[in-house]
Amino acid sequence: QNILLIGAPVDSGKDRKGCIMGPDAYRTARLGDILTDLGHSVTDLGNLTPQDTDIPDHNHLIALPQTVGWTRTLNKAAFDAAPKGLPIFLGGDHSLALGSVTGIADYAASIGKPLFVLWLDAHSDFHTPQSTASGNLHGTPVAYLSGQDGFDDFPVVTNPVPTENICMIGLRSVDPAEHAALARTNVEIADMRAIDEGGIRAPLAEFLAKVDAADGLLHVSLDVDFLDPDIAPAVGTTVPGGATLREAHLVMELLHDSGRVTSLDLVELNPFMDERGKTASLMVDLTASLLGRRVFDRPTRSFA
Ligand code: DIR
Ligand code: MN
Ligand code: MN
Ligand code: MN
Repeated sequence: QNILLIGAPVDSGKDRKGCIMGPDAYRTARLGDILTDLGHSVTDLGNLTPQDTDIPDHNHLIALPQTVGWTRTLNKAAFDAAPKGLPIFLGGDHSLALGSVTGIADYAASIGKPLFVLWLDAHSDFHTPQSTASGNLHGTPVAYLSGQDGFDDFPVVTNPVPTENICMIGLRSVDPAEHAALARTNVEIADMRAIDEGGIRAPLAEFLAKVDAADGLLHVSLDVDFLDPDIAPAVGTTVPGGATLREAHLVMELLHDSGRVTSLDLVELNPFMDERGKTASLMVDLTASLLGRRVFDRPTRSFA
C-alpha cells in the first residue's frame, strides 16, 4: 500500500502548547521505517504550514485565524493526497480534523463513494464555536465535518459527512451542550460503559459491516486520549478510564482485517509531556497494527 505521511503540527486548537512537536516525535519513533518493514511504500511529505487569513482574533475562540488557516491548508492537502494512497495526518491537535476530514469528504464525493468516520476519543468534539465553553477549537471538528451550523468564519463544508456515517468509541467526557446536540443526531456511540459491559469488538464490527455494505471510504481519527492515561500520558486532556493496550490493538487489528481504512489522523500527542517517547511509540505501534502488523496469522481453526 502507498502511505503518505503528512506532518500537521497544528497547535492552535487549544490553550496548552506542545502538539507542534508531534510530527517529529512520530518520525523519531520511526513510524516511516516500521511501516516500510511491513511491506508498505512510504512517502514522507514533510510538514505543512497554515495559510494566512485576514480573519481577526476572536475574544472567546482561541487562535481562530490560525485554525481557519490550518483548515484551508489541510482540506486541500487531504483532497490532493487521497487519490495517491493512504494519507496519515501526523498531528498536531484535533482541530486538524476540521481540514483533513472535510478534504477527504470532498475526495470521496468526487469518486461517488460515501465517507464514514470512526472517532476514537475520550471526547465527542461536537461543540460549535457558539457552544464551546473553553474556546478550544479542537473540541469542534465533528460538528463541523458533519455540517452543523455556526462555523461562519470557516470554509463552507461542501460535502458534510452524514451523522449516521459517524461512530464514536471510547467516550467518557461529553459536555452538556454536546450531549444535547448529539441526541438530535444519528451518530453511533459506544461510550466506556458500553465497552465495559459488552466489549469493544461488537460496536466496531457493527460499524464496519455498515461501511462494507455501503462500499464506503473510512477515515479513522485517533485521539491519544482515547487511551488510558496510564499507557498514554502525553496528552493535555487526559481522562481516567480509557481504552487499554489490548482493547486499542484489537480495534486496530479489526480495522486492518476490514480492509476499509483509507485515511488516518494521529492527534493530540504532546511530546513535551511524554515519558521518554512512551506515548509516541505506542501510537506508532497502534498504527503498525492498523497497517498489518500481527503476532501470528489467525489459525483456520480457533480454540473453542
Ligand atoms: C472539552 C474538551 N470538551 C472542550 N475537549 C477535547 O474544551 O470543549 N479535549 N476535545 O480533547
Ligand atoms: Mn464568542
Ligand atoms: Mn479529540
Ligand atoms: Mn479527546
